[in-house]
Amino acid sequence: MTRTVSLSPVTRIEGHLSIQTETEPLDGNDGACRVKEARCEGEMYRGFEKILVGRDPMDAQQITQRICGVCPVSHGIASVRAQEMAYGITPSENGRLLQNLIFAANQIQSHVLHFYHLAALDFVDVSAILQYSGNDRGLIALRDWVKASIASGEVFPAAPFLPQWKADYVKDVDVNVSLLSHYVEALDIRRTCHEMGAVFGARLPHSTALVPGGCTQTPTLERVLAYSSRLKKIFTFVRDVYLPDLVEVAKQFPAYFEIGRGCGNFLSYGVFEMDASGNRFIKPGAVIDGRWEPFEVDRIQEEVRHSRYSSPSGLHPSKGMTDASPEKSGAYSWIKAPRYGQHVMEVGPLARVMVNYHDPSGTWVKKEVDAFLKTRNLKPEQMLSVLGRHVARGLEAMWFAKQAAKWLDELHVDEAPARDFTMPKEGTGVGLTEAPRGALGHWLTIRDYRIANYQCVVPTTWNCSPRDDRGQPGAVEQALAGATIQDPKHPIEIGRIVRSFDPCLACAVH
Ligand code: NFE
Ligand code: MG
Repeated sequence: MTRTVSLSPVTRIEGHLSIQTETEPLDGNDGACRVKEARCEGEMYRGFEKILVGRDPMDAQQITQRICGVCPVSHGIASVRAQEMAYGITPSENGRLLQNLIFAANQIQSHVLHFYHLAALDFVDVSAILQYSGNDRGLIALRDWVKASIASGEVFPAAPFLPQWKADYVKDVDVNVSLLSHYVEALDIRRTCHEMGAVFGARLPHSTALVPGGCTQTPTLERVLAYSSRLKKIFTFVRDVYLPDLVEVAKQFPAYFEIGRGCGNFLSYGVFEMDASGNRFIKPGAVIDGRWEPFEVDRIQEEVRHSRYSSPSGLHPSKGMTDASPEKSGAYSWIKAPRYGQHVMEVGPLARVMVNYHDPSGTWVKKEVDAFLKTRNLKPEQMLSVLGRHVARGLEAMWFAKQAAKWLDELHVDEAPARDFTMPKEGTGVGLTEAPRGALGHWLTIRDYRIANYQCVVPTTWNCSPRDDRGQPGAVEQALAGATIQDPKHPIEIGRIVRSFDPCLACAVH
């Protein structure tokens, strides 16, 4: 007998996601079950691609940043790249470095957000704070607030910490309390990331300084110092707090190096231009059935058989269409199903790591990952898991912070931050980059100085896609299949697997 187990809505993500699973009971284990198949349902339509049509192309980097408050710089960069191609320019040297510096700040902010404020409560026992007897003022305040909130009889006291599911959380009170104290510290680190990005980005979220050809903020010595002092604090936190916490959680939950494997195919567009020729710090590529391949943009298409759109299925995004059809029969999601040469692909930090790990030209990423795996006595294939995704994200945060210091050194102080350009009457462009959550593309067509078509294919569109035209489940749907759920009323395992992808439904349905 099958039983439906749902997690709906999925909390501690961005946007509106519902997970429905069909499960079968496990013999001799009361109540426990195994997921036979899963459905990822994106429950909202936003319409940014429609909003953009008819507008000035220069507005696109501002409008598309509003797709998301977590990863706005990614959309700004993708948009600026698409416009640069259409205008026939590349960023100036300073422009490229300033864009990278703003972008790095936003990437690190997002990774810290994900580990502490979105995913950690799947592992940490928040109720341990009630036993806190130390002198830390922040923790005393947190403990007293949780106590008072419970005593007040509110419907959801101490949200988002409580209520919590019954689950196999970390048992040690001191470990729980330490993780909770870092949860609070991480809020301050995220503010510092935003301040750091705003030094050159003018404001964050939603930078006003990103423009085709560079940035509007001249890198004065004062601004360089304002960035570097914040970067030191952030780097120290990532190295001395975030990575050790990640290792601690991994130590307590080793089974999650085997759980949530997923489709096993990985896609990266590459990110952070290192020079004018477009070489990237994290390289592009694909890994399909364990084999590395060079990335080819023409192999992307978006299928909509199970998505709530009446526009044709299988279009390349340069010709993409987004016609909403709420009542479409057989459709169960507002997310389209992007595919690469018809393959289901995982995108995100783990995908970037895997693509660069397998790149035959040899990258520094392999050395870094192997060194980490060796200290933990792990095999490379164990990266294809819930904890592997967390590890990839944490390692990236450190790499990005280290590399940002180098870009800062390369800046030409007081020199122009952008290149001039003239907008053509007609043009097309594509901007490919990597958002914190994975491969992000914007496709732009300009006619008569106006946007004639604008299509975004976004990381969570890849990861949380529904079944495609051939019935292949999406990456998260595949990662859930086969998972064991100990208590169907408290399906923490679903939460842990889904959140390891760091879904942003706001982005996915744009
Ligand atoms: Ni709204 Fe985003 C990232 C983009 S995810 S967070 O990272 O693009 O689909
Ligand atoms: Mg789209």
